[in-house]
Amino acid sequence: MLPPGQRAVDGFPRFGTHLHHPPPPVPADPAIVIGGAMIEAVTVAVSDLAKLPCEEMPADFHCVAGWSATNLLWEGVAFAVLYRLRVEPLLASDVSVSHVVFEGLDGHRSVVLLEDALAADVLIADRLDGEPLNSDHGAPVRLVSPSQYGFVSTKHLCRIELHTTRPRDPDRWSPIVSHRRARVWQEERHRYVPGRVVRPVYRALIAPIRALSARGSRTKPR
Ligand SMILES: Nc1nc2c(c(=O)[nH]1)N[C@H]1C(S)=C(S)[C@@H](COP(=O)(O)O)O[C@H]1N2
Ligand SMILES: [Mo]
Repeated sequence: MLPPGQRAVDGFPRFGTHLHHPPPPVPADPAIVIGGAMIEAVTVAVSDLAKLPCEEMPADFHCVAGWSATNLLWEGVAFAVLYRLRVEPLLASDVSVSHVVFEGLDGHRSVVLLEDALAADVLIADRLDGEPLNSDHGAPVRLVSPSQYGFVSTKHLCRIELHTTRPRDPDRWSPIVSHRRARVWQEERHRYVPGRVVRPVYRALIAPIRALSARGSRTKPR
């Protein structure tokens, strides 16, 4: 069963907000910098992530525009595991983290409540369907939060920022600004416009966006 207002598509299109921009090149020694409300920033090499306990997670992936890619298999480290092992020990005792910002090499940012980021199904994934993550889908590593709309799942993850209050919104107001929780089963697409209202608009846009974003996108055999 799919969340309300979602429709299954074939395969897994490359479907970010980047449209026709090519994916950012992967640095020679990729790393994730973890910083913000901490004593001192730490750098976790992507190659070190694999030394933490990994897990497999079958999941569907839901874009806010209404398409869903089904039956994906992600592999990676639970964000909660990284947080407990590598972040919490560094926090001063009087610091209470409320939000986490995930930033990609292309500048994409997602703001997530700590509570949502620590959910059991939130992974920092380095593999998809048994293969290393390709550049279309977020090489070298990406966030995957399948219970939230796709924009939360920052690809090409290079920075994790901890905050003790909600980070400021972008300056320009938009009626379709992202919902703060973005939970798919609650249809929390946008902050001010109800999900059902935007469904038909998005439905009309899926084909053109898919065509624009298509660079190298593979069709998943099923
Ligand atoms: N770095 C980065 N991550 C991103 C995006 C992006 O443009 N850049 N787009 C988001 C959106 S809107 C969606 S729906 C998903 C799409 O994931 P896919 O390209 O693997 O299909 O990535 C999300 N993560
Ligand atoms: Mo999206």
